[in-house]
Amino acid sequence: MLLQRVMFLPLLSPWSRQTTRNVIARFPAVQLAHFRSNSSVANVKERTLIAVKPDGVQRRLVGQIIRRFERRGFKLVGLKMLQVSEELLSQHYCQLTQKPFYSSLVDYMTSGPVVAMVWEGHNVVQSSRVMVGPTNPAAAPAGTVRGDFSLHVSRNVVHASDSLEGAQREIELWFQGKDLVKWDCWDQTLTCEK
Ligand code: DAT
Ligand code: MG
Repeated sequence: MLLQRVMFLPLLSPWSRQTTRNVIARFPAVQLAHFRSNSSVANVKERTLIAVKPDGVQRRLVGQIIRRFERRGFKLVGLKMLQVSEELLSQHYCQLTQKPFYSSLVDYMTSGPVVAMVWEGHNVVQSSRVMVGPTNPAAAPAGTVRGDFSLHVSRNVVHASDSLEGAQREIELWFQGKDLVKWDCWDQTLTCEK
């Protein structure tokens, strides 16, 4: 009934700013809040960097990987496809530059585009490491991204930050603040207490 009245309002009177205000007033505030972007979310929750590596992009796994994070209940707040530079990689993998596999890691990571994402939610750093699985796919259980989609450590499909500090550092490296979107997800209170 309320919805009917709201829908027919524009037919009864010329649309005006006042009419808009009337319509908004008739909607329960909670419904509107669900669709508002850039609103003041009380506390920005934990965030992590997930990146689909060139093998994952080439194998068209981007959608399936995004789906797993959405299905779990995490919120996507940043997304971009890019050709990664050696400079970015040397900062991203600063702890690995002396490893014997580093140059082949750089060749692999620069062999094609990467899809980088920032996901937000309760305990997202640790939970996403579990979802992604161990570094070496040979040790990754079925049900994890690496366990389901990869065989060898040199082609393990996806990156996930391994700590809160690492996540913050990597997000700042890969994204500018303006590219991350604060938004309210309507089912937030169904997947988490706060
Ligand atoms: P993770 O990606 O699980 O955080 P990491 O940070 O130790 O693992 O290593 C980064 C990447 O480097 C990893 O995803 C794949 C590659 N890598 C690690 N160990 C390797 C090895 N022994 N041989 C070849 N590549 C390796
Ligand atoms: Mg790592």
